[in-house]
Amino acid sequence: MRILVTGGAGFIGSNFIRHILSNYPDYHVTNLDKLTYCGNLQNLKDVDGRTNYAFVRGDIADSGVVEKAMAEVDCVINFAAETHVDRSIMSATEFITTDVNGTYMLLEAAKVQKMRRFLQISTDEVYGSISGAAAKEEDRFNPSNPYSATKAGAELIARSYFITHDLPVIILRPSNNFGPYQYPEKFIPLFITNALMDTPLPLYGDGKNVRDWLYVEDACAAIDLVLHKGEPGEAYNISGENKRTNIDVARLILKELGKPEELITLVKDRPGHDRRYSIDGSKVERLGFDRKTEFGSALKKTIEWYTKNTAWWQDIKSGEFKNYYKKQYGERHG
Ligand code: NAD
Ligand code: TDX
Repeated sequence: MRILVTGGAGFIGSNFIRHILSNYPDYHVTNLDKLTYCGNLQNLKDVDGRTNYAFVRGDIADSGVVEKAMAEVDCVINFAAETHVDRSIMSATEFITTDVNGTYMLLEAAKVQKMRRFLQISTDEVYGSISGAAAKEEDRFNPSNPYSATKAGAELIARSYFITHDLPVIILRPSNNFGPYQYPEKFIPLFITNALMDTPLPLYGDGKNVRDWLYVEDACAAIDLVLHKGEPGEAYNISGENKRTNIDVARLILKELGKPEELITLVKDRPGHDRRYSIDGSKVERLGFDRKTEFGSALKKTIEWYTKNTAWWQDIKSGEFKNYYKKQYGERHG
């Protein structure tokens, strides 16, 4: 199988490429990535040079680049996106360009090819905040921030290409991922790296918002399963079955690192902050998905990874991230 992975230099994409190359040595993976602020080829240095892996630097919103990259593949997995909610609140421009228009460009190029599968990686955020029962795949969308709204738009366009053009589109909606190579602007790696630096952990609001944490290796196994066994036209939630309040996760991180709870600092809340995500993951389980990791041990492995790979995140934290952090958190404190 020849697979085009977009956004493969990011967090989940790089873990997924490693997963595919180690489980399917006869597959070929082309990684199309623009290398934005969070795309990092260091995430894939162990697979670079393999004959069944190729990297192309390019933008999914550029039709010429996309048509060329797609010419010889039979499956597409679209991970490429602007992904950070806080950045989408500062400015949504790039989210509309990449998440919506970029997805459209990929679909247009795929339409004229004989594709076996087009996987659109969406998110549990499309359902918005869920106070009661877990959201099922057929439930209505209710996105609350510019990021989740663009992800909802992208998947609706993707679905329309299945209905109208017979493109074998499958939608995946994973819950919050965590694990190695996650950019330290996101909650878990931000809190681990700040704790390692003995700097405050900025907890939004009352810290009681709930997220459903999914270890990235389990997410990759689920995506692999859907790639091979998923039904075109269908959507699949991927849940970690692991709902926690943010303050509980912050305390676990500090406990594991032997750091004081006083590092937790309540700061001004995120505007439009979704209170709770909750998805019903039984559909992908019926397809055969079986989580391998328990939250405590996966969090421990993740903390160990960040503790060992200080150069990776220190490099990031001393670059573009520095200005972002000042802008984002400067006014939140006090
Ligand atoms: P990430 O931010 O770590 O990586 C995104 C990657 O996309 C980067 O390598 C970046 O360079 C690339 N990219 C951005 N714009 C591009 C463009 N125009 N053209 C080509 N490449 C571009 O993201 P992630 O956390 O790995 O998320 C991957 C996908 O999974 C996204 O679609 C995201 O919406 C979805 N998702 C993520 C989570 C999560 O918890 N991380 C949960 C659910 C869904
Ligand atoms: O500094 C922080 N303090 C804080 O309290 C940050 C960055 C986050 N938080 C809270 C906000 C959320 O309740 O932690 C929770 C998780 O925040 P993020 O890591 O920003 O993730 P979230 O907003 O839940 O979105 C994530 O999950 C769904 C990903 O970033 C998305 O790409 C994915 O689609």
